[in-house]
Amino acid sequence: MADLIFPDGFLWGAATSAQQIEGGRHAGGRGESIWDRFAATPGKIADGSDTGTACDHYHRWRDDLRLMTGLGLGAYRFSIAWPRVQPTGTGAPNAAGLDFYDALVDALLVAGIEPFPTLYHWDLPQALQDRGGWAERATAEAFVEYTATVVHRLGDRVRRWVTHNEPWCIAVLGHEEGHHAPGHRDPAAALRVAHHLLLSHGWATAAIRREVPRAEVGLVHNYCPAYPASDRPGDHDAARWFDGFFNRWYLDPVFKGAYPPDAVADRVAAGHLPGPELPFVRDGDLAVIAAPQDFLGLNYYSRVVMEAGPDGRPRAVPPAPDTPVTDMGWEVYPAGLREGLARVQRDYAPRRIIIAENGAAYDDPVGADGRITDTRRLDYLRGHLLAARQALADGVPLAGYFLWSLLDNFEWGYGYTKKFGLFALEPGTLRRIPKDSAFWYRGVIAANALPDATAPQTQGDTRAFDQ
Ligand code: IFM
Repeated sequence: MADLIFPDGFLWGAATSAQQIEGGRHAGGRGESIWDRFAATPGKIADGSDTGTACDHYHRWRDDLRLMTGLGLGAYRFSIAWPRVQPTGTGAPNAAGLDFYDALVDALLVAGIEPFPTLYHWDLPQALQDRGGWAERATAEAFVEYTATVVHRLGDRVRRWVTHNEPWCIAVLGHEEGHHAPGHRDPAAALRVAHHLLLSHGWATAAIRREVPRAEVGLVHNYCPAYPASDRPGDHDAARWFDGFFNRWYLDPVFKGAYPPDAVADRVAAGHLPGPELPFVRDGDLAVIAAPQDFLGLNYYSRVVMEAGPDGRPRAVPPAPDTPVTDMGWEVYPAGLREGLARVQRDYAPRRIIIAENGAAYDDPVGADGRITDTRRLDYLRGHLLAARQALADGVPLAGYFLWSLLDNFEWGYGYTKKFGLFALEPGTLRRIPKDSAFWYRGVIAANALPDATAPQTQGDTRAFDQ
């Protein structure tokens, strides 16, 4: 039983991001973001949707706060929309935008829930993109101004700050593969983007500490462990290749002050860099990026299995047909969380680690009894929380867990077709409907422990989330 109990003070949370839930596209003077523009471009979003209304959290946030209270959350991870705060990315702040987050932070604190904001979760003001976006160093400078503005307003009440969420997605999905805004396919630019994100993280860390010396700052990386498909040296090298560009490209600069030489060599070989010198790195940048962090946020969803293809090039092996996968096609692999946490701790020794996102997309209907029986999500969560608990027993300084996500929401290029929420949204009314996993997670938080897997699954107090 002891192995199912979490340490006292373990932080239980849920996570969302502004573009995915807020809606209120034009409300309160909000400016255009790159995702507004991208979603309005035909063919970019699977279901043709946009985020004009999304979950309407901008107007219903008080209702959503009641859901969080019902869950018993210790913390809520949300993101601040840069285009609400500075509609064109620079200059005087937009009072209504700051007021929105100010009220949210106050209300969270009154409810006893720690506000845990992320400054950048992908919604760059379009005006900055029009001037080159993250491929330009000036955007990193603008991010520091934006950060200082937000922290000046909220820093008296917010203790912990995340700078960026998942820089790999921004750089690679947005600028190399074109699946995310701004939809570019330019691998060389993606490397500049990654560097400017990391640089702005370092600068912002200093800016936050200047404004609030007691503040704690961290970066959130989407950690994906790579496993070789076999013992063949080529497969091992394929796993090294993936790990180098997906994980170490971000973690090495932050914790070791250097880009990983083998991954740099891979980029040179691919023709994405002219040589081992990175032309966009200026003197002093890496020292800025390596500023000590108070915590590292890791998002974990799945692993990748890599092999050397027939041409010798690395490629991912799709999960075997009998392997459980979520609706994203991602293998359910909780062992990767335990092993990943141990590896990150061994190689980087962050002061503390927070699982900043973990969760699963499954689409389950509302039953005749009004229940959403999302057993697969529940199994997924249970497996991953068990892995987290084991990592704690292994000695990993794991301080908290944020479940992705509070609500079914806009899953980027997939639109609203992938459902990660503890709460579904009734089509048309957007009424929040708790899934069984919401009741289950509520029980986990209340007990600070995982229930015995053999215990029958009940909803407990069905009025917990009445609105
Ligand atoms: O929805 C995303 C989130 O915005 C970033 N991390 C992964 C989630 C699921 O894909």
